[in-house]
Amino acid sequence: MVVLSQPPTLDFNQYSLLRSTCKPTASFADIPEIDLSDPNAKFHIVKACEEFGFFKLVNHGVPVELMTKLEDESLCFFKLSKSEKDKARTPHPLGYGSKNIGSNGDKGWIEYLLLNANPLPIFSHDFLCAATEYVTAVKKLSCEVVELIAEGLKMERRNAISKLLKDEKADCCFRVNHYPPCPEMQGLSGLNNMIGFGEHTDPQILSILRSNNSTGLQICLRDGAWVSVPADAAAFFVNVGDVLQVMTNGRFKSVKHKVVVDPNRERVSMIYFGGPPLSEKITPLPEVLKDGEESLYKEFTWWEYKTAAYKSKLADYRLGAFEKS
Ligand code: GA4
Repeated sequence: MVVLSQPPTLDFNQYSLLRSTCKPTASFADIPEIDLSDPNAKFHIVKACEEFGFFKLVNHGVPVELMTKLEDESLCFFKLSKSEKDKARTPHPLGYGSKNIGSNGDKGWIEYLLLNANPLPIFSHDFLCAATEYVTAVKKLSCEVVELIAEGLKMERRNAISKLLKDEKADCCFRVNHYPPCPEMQGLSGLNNMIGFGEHTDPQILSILRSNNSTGLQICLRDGAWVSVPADAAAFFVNVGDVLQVMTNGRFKSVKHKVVVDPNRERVSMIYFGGPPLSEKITPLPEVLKDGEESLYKEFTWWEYKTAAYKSKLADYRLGAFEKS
C-alpha cells in the first residue's frame, strides 16, 4: 500500500462549534497512581475508584514496545490519504471515522479506528499483528485489575467481574484516536480550546487508555472541577465505566472525561473498553450490598443499556433512565 502524505482530514472552518471558551485547566498532580507490584494495590484501586473513578497504573508489566509498535502502525494508517482511509469506513459503528462521534450529531477534532476487540477484524497485516498483541495484553491487564477490585471489596468470588470480560461473548471494543494538531488555534487566546472528544462517561465496565506523550485528557472531579491529566506514555489510565458503577451500587462512579486538542502536537490514544456479554443482567454485586441495602438501579441487560447509550448524545447522563425513582 502506498503511503501518501496526509492531506488535511479535518477542516478548521467547520469547527466553530467545537471551540469552547473555558478556563485553562490546572494540571492535576494528585491523580492516584497505582503500582501493580504493591501488595496493597487492591485497596488503593478501590479507594481511587471511589474518589475519582479514575487512576494511573504503573509497573503493569505490559512492555512499552508493544504500545509504541501499535502507535506507529496506527500513525501509518492515519497518514494515508483520505480516500484510502475511507476504504476502512464500514457500517456504523466499527471501522474508520473522522469528525463524527457516534451517530447522534456529536463532533470532535478527531479521526479514529473503532474495532470490535473480540475478535479483532481483518485489517492491514502489520496493524492487525500489533493490535492483536496489544489487545491481548490489555485484556489480561483489565482482568487483573477487576480481580484486584473484587479482592479490595473483600468479595469471595475473585472472578465475579473478570469472568464477564473473559467470556467468549464479552462485548469488548477497542479504539485508536488520532487528534491532529490544530495550529489555527495557536494565535487565539488561551481561553479557547478545540474539543477533540466531548465530555462523556464510558458505558462499559472499565476502559484502559494509553496515549503518546501528549496532554489533552481531562477528568471531572467529584466537585465538578475539570483537571488535566499529565501525560505518561509508559503508563495506563483506567476509567470506571457506567456498568461498574451499577455493579457497585454507586460506590464507584463512572468518570466524566473529555479531550482538548493541543494546537502544536498530535495526540494518539488507544483505548480498550471491557464490556460484558450482551445478554448479561447488570445488577449490583450481592457482596457489595450491605444488609438491607437495595439496588439504586432498575434491572437491565448490557444489550438494553448499550442500545440506549448508542441512541444518546455523548454528554447525556445515560444512567439516569435506569435509576429507580
Ligand atoms: C464512549 C466510549 C467509547 O468510545 C464508545 C463510544 C461510542 C462511539 O463513539 O460510537 C458512543 C459513546 C462511547 C457513548 C454514547 C454514544 C456511543 C458515541 C455516542 C454518542 C465506542 C462507546 O462504547 O460509547
